[in-house]
Amino acid sequence: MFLEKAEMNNSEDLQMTLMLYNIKISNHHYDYNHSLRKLQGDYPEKEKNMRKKVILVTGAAGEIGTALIAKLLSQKVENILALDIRPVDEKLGSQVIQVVGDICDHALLERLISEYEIETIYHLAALLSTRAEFTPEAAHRVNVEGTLGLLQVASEQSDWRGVPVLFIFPSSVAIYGLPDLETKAQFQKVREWEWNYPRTMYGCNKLYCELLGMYYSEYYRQLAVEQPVKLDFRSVRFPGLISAYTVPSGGTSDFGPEMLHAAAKGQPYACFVREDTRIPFMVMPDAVKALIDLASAKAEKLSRRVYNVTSFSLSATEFREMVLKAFPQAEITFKPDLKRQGIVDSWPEDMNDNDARRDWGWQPDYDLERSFNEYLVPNISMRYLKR
Ligand code: AKB
Repeated sequence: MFLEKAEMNNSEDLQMTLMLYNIKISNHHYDYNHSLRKLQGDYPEKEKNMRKKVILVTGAAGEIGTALIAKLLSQKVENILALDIRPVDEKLGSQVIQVVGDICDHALLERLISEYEIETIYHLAALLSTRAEFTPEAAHRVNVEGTLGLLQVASEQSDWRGVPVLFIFPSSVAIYGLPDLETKAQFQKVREWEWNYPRTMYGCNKLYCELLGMYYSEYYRQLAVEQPVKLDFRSVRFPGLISAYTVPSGGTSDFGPEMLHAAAKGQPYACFVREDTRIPFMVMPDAVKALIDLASAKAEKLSRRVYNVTSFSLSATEFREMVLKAFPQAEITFKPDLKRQGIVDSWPEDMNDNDARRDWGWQPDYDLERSFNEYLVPNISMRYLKR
């Protein structure tokens, strides 16, 4: 697919190269592609490096995308190709190569790979759990078909370069599904392979994409005569994420960050889950750290492709108490939405992230106290004070 389009996009360049190397062009696509594949090995360095090397970030304007790009830029990482259907934060826009477009647009992806050599993909674009329930088919299109298209691109690129493309994928606590509250109380810290029975379209999408990622890394074209160089898929299952700078939208763990941001703005907040609802959380700097650390880990250290990562577990009441400590005037009440409650009740109280700790040294920088006292409260207060 990629080569057929590459032929259309760059046909003059390719024809010229083929002539230079005295390769006979067949009218049949397969032969032509095959000639091209063979040719790659013979490319002089200059020709090989014609395309600019980039790190592709999809969902670049979203909560995680914005924080990840800011962190990569602070580490002097250059050549970030930022893709989103919306423009990225204006402070970051001038420092990245920005593409506004849909990850499901195959022609766009093909144009990008004709221009850029993608070495790493942080594939963050997704519709979150609540939003996905309102438009399940649209969620499937973005969350699954969008991911499949990128896995195909990354596979072609891996084989083309002879070096695996690193494919980093945020998965979620939403891939777990506990049948009732008794079971939730019994299995408090789930391991990666337990209770993989999601109750939401989003959870199903994430779990299936994890499997697709493993398939493309291990078994893609397993029956072909010549085995391709395959991509390197790695994934972290995040708990609910909380940022001091952005308010999430469309998620079901959003009651935590919404409560906090409303309090900082001096607005009343009615929490959409019961007081006793407990799920795991993590602040955004740790989420970004997890993605970057997993990307940097040596492949031989990794015993799995999908890891739980987490920081602290809080009930909605405890969350409210933490918020009240910082904003004593806050008006926080509970008005459970029974349907969204059902989703959160199926998520575990906590996740066991021992494998991530053992294999690649995962450790959150922010525990509960530090998250509120050193990251969330000071930065959120500053943010709304400035307005
Ligand atoms: C959501 O609520 O959908 C997300 C998630 C838990 O992945 N924040």
